[in-house]
Amino acid sequence: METVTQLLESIKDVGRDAFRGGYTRPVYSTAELDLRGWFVEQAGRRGLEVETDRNGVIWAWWGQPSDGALVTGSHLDSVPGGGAFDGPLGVASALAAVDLLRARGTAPSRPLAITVFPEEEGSRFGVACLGSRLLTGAIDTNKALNLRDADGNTFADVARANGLDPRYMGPDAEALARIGDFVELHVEQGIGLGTDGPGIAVGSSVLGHGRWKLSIHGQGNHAGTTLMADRADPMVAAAQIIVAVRQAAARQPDARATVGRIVPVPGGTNVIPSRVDLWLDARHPDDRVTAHLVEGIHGRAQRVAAEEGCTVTLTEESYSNTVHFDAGLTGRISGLLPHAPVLATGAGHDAGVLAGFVPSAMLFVRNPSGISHSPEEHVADRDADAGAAALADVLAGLL
Ligand code: HGY
Ligand code: MN
Ligand code: MN
Repeated sequence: METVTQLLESIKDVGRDAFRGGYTRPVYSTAELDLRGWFVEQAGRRGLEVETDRNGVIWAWWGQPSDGALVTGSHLDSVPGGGAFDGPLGVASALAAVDLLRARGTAPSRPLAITVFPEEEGSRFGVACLGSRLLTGAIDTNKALNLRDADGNTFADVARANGLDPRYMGPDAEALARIGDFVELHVEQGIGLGTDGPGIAVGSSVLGHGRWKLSIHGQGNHAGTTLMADRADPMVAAAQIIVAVRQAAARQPDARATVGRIVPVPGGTNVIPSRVDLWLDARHPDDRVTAHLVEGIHGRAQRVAAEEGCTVTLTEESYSNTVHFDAGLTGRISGLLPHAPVLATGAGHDAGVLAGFVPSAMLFVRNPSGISHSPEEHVADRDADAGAAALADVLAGLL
């Protein structure tokens, strides 16, 4: 019986990013496909019946696939330069929990499935939790299929190249009916669990969060022949907008706003860009506050752009409302884990999308620094083992 640490050890070299550090495992990249292969092999070793549904979600079944099953799982794709645990910890812990349940002689009263959702991070096609949104119908199918990656590939083409048929992708009521309860274990992406005391928490809510693309249009020109007074430089406008984003969020209690990605076009050292694209990630417990915050940022961006002789467009790419997990399911889980505190999370998850359709809940495993979306993300072996044991206790109590 392998521990979670041993399971993660077996994929520790998949998708390593020498430039950024950590892991870069975009959906349907070689790295993520290798991880999918690893999962299918691990599931097969446990005699789980594996199938991939028409949206690319992998299901590994203990028992006959049927409605109302108990489902646990997470994702294997990562952010650029991500840590080893965000996603894979939930998948590895589910495999280890099946081993523990079998070692305890648990006889499930209903089928149990482990799921792997594609594109949870939205790092390749821009929309977070794309797989669970497609399955539930939380995204317009055509919008999803026409999403493009940085190389211009549509999601439809990439899905087709990986064995899916875009004509059949989209809301899957049959698959959704199979989920009686969904529980996702995930590395904690904050310091809510501190460095000692219980290493496992039960999730209460997911912070509402969205992504917007701002495109700032100026006049591309030569860096040497264009006098400063004659410029309409979108990079200068972008710099001021990024500072304005931080100022706006700092003024709003509980708000978070980030610009982590900026792309100058064409992007030459001796070239004044003609356009600069930047992406805003904004979050707040109250969705109205988020909307107001973004509206304020947009207004400020327009004024700044105009002062620089530029224009700016803002496009919403993805939005998830604040979600509170199912009180009944969360209450049952807290009863099964009486020492586990209840924690909100500022990170989005597939469980947050599913919560709008089926009873969903989360477990968090201590990450001592709280750092995530970074190579520094970490879970100690004993906490990883405690997480698998807690998941096994929860699954046993819900089966
Ligand atoms: O962005 C998030 O909160 C999650 O990690 N996808
Ligand atoms: Mn993440
Ligand atoms: Mn995650």
